Amino acid sequence: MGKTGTSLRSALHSIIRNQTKLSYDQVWTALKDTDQDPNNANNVILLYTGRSQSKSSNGGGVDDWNREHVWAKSHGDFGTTTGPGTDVHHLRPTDVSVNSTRGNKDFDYGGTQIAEAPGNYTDSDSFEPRNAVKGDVARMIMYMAIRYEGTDGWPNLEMNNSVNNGTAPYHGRMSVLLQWNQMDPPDAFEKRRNQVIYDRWQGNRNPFVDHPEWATAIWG
Ligand SMILES: [Ca+2]
Ligand SMILES: [Ca+2]
Ligand SMILES: [Ca+2]
Repeated sequence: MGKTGTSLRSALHSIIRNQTKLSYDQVWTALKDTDQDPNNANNVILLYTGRSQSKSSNGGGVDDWNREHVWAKSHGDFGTTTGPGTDVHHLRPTDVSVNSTRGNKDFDYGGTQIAEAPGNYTDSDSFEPRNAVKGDVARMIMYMAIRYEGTDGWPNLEMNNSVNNGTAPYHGRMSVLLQWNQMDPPDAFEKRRNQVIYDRWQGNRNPFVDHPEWATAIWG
């Protein structure tokens, strides 16, 4: 409390860095808990489509759900071994074919609406999630930037203002993500998710879900 800029960044990093680390297989079980439909305990809510779908319909079919890396795992090339690739603060259930449409694109406005996921748009170099999850996406990216500082064998992940980051450990577009954080504040679902990850899975929190205003205190 009372810090800004690099001193806030470094304080938050110290608090969140020693989480319990999951295997990629454990992520399936964790997501069934963290993303449970509040109105149907048999289902999860899929991030981009908003669809409520059976927890047991995970898999590889085009309308199954799978594990979306919101911070695209190719950005820093960290894969799915235990580490950033299994950190459920940025992993969400998504429709398999919509996940594939998102691919490893950076986030930005614009493009053509995705028929299966109304309100989500994509073009050749970026993906725009629906309004209800724009802030969720932004805060997941911000968490990754602060949790991973290059101090524990993983790349130093950072936001930037590009949309063609490829395999560099960067994710864009920062100016847009900062806007989305303000447009879509944390709701009950996102706050519960943060608490469940803290209580039952990783023992650490996404500080930007607790304090969205810390985004501007760090990145302006
Ligand atoms: Ca589909
Ligand atoms: Ca939201
Ligand atoms: Ca970082």
